Amino acid sequence: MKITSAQFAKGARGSDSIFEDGIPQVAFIGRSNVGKSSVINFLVGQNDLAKTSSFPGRTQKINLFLINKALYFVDLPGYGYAKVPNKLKDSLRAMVNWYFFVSNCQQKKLS
Ligand SMILES: Nc1nc2c(ncn2[C@@H]2O[C@H](COP(=O)(O)OP(=O)(O)O)[C@@H](O)[C@H]2O)c(=O)[nH]1
Ligand SMILES: [Mg+2]
Repeated sequence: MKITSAQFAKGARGSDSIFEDGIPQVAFIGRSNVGKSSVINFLVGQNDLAKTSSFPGRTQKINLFLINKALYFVDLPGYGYAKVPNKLKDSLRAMVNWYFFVSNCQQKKLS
C-alpha cells in the first residue's frame, strides 16, 4: 500500500467516539522507547507526524493518524520502561488494556 496522505486525527485518553467510527485501526504496540512513533513517521514519510522522544513514557495518549483517508495508525503509549511516576505508569497501562480489551469489544458489539 502506498501512503499518499497522513494526518493527525486525535489524541484520546480512553473512551471516545473515534473508536466507533468504523474506520479500521492498525495499532503499534511495544515497550517505551523502542521506536513505535519513529516507525510510523518512517512509514508515512514525515519526520514529526508522531512525536518521538528519547524520554521513555512521553506518549501519554492514544494518538490516531488518518492514513489515505481509509485507516488509522494508532500510536499507543509504551509500557514497561516509562520513566514516569508509578501512578502515571498505571494509568498508561490501563489505557493500553482498555484499548485492546474493551474498545474492540465495543466495536464488535456495534457491528
Ligand atoms: N539508534 C536508533 N534510534 C532510534 C531508532 N528509531 C528510533 N530511535 C530513537 O529512539 C528513541 C525512541 O523513539 P520513539 O519513536 O519515540 O519510541 P516510542 O516510545 O516507542 O514511540 C528516540 O530518541 C528515537 O530517535 C533507530 O532505528 N535507531
Ligand atoms: Mg511514542
